[in-house]
Amino acid sequence: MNLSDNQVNVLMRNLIRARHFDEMMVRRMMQGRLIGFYHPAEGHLAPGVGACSFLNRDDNMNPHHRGHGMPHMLSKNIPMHTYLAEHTGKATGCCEGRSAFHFSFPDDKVYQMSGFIGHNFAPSVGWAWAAKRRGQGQVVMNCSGDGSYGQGRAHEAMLMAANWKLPMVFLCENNGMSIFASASEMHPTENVSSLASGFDMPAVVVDGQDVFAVAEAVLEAIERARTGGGPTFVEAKCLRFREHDIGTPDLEGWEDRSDEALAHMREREPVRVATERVLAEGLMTQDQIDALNEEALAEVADVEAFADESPIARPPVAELEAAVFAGGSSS
Ligand SMILES: Cc1ncc(C[n+]2csc(CCOP(=O)(O)OP(=O)(O)O)c2C)c(N)n1
Ligand SMILES: [Mg+2]
Repeated sequence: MNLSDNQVNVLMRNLIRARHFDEMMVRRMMQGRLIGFYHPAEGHLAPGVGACSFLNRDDNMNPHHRGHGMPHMLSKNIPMHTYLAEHTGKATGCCEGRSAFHFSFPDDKVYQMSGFIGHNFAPSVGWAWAAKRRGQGQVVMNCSGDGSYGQGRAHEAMLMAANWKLPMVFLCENNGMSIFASASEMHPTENVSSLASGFDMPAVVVDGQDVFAVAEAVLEAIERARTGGGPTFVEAKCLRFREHDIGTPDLEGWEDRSDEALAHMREREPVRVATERVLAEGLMTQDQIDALNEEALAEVADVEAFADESPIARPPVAELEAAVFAGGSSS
């Protein structure tokens, strides 16, 4: 593979961390120890890790909602202590326990996690425009699912980014599903990235179960963006092993997804795929991988202890009201 030993190590480490964090989030959700909901990322970890492990701190990033952006954020070295504390409504959370899933890490250039599919496109274009004007080589990593490309704003963003040669990467995490709808029901072409050709934007389709394949494609796209070559569309074909969010039935259309199909998918679990590759190519040893697992489990335990021991956020109502920019009602 076209990656240095250090890059392979970083990717393997972040992938293993992401798997243990995802397992922890699922466990806590089932125990009623998370605020809100959780969109599990089991099986669907490699795109976020591959895309975000080599970003600089001052590169903007919009995380995808799967895994609540956790694979992306831990790869961008965002503090997971305050991430989990936020998800548990604690005063030590990144937004002082007021946001749950709608967090923000401004010092790390992650400004939002919205509940609106496609929310990411307009701010990403704005940040990329600002980055181009600043001229300091920043890039914007815009991560979202196949479903988000049904939004009109996705097409406007691609047009502006391509036309103005903005330093941006469109990472499409295509798991072939949008809740219960299959991608074939939503898109007329097999590859969502074929949209990019309409804007004369370079596009590549990669195996989204293989973190190294994602990283190779993304590194090339980042290099193009940093050196004035404009945006790239990277489509990572990936798999979602579990239901859309914990507690929702796991349907495709009106039917349960079949046990056979899920068992078949599990053969391509991303840590398994990566482990097989590094061992076969002599890039790491099993002992090194075991050590990464131990390190990740210890990190998860430490992060959980921090969240559990932190005080519950109890902001006064006046303070909450002062933090609301706009409000509305649909009734
Ligand atoms: C504007 C908008 N429409 C619909 C929804 C409901 N919704 C939440 S997640 C989702 C599917 C998103 O699919 P995709 O972007 O492919 O991501 P995935 O969940 O498959 O990882 C939908 C339709 C929403 N949150 N926002
Ligand atoms: Mg999807």
